[in-house]
Amino acid sequence: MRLKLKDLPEENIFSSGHTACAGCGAAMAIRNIAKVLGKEIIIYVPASCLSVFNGLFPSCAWTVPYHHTVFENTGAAISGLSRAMKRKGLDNVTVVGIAGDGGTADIGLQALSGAAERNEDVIYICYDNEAYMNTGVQRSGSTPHGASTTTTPVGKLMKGKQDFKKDVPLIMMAHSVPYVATASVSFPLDLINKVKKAKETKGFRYLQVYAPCVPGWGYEQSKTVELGKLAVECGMWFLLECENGQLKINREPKMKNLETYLKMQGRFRHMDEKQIAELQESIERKWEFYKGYADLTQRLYSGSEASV
Ligand SMILES: Cc1ncc(C[n+]2csc(CCOP(=O)(O)OP(=O)(O)O)c2C)c(N)n1
Ligand SMILES: [Mg+2]
Repeated sequence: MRLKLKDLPEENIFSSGHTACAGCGAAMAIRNIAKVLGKEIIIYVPASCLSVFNGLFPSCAWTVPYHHTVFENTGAAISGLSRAMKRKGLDNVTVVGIAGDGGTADIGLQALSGAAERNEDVIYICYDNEAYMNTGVQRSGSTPHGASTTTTPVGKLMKGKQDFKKDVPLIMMAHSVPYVATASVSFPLDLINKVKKAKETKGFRYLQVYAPCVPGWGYEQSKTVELGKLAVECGMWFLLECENGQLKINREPKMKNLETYLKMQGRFRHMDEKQIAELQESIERKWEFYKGYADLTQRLYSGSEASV
């Protein structure tokens, strides 16, 4: 049965008193995610904004067991935690890693890939704020084309990031795991139902959640949700779900208003017509790719229950 927002409990698992910035997309998404996951969980967080704003010892906003070690090892740490729980006979405990995009797309990719390939029984959530925010807005593999960061500045030699966003959800689909999905803080119903599905699935589950960052992206803090809606409308973010190899597109993008989306954010404000056209072309290609991939996998894997 699909969850509605009113089905979520009043009580917060990720409680008030955290120190995220006003308007932080990650904090808003994580609050809802935690309510769906419930209390029988262990949370692992590597170095990231979340590892700071969820509270530094001795205070902590998590009301469930919370574990933190280093930046690169989320996949390995949650694998160990999950196996330890099983060894202790605690099969009802869900182990959940929540990492940033830098910790996922770049330094943590190897550990993530290993855990996925072994089909570890864990949920891995990447909150994607599209740069290394905690250390002062450096570009990550997940930073989109054109975005200005402190390591891809706007100047004579460079006008923001020259490369294109790394497609980690697609990399995870290529691991043939039971569940891969993208979601957004701006589509809470879609988000909570994907978390529910992930919770009810066994094996490796991967979710990547769009999470705007007020200081890193340079926008008005009340616009977080609006920005997320525009991102899906213009094709800068796709809402997708891949179950046992079959890709489904949850919301058809209108593929318009890219410029409105870009102009709302300081990180893109320098972009000229040529750069915007390049970006537009890249997202249109991506959209065509996903449509084709969805059709193909629906045909190839319909009726298959085991992972592909
Ligand atoms: C091995 C290692 N290198 C670098 C760092 C410094 N560091 C801590 S958090 C962070 C940025 C994390 O970026 P991301 O994963 O995108 O999370 P965000 O801060 O954006 O929430 C960096 C570079 C570290 N802790 N360990
Ligand atoms: Mg980040």
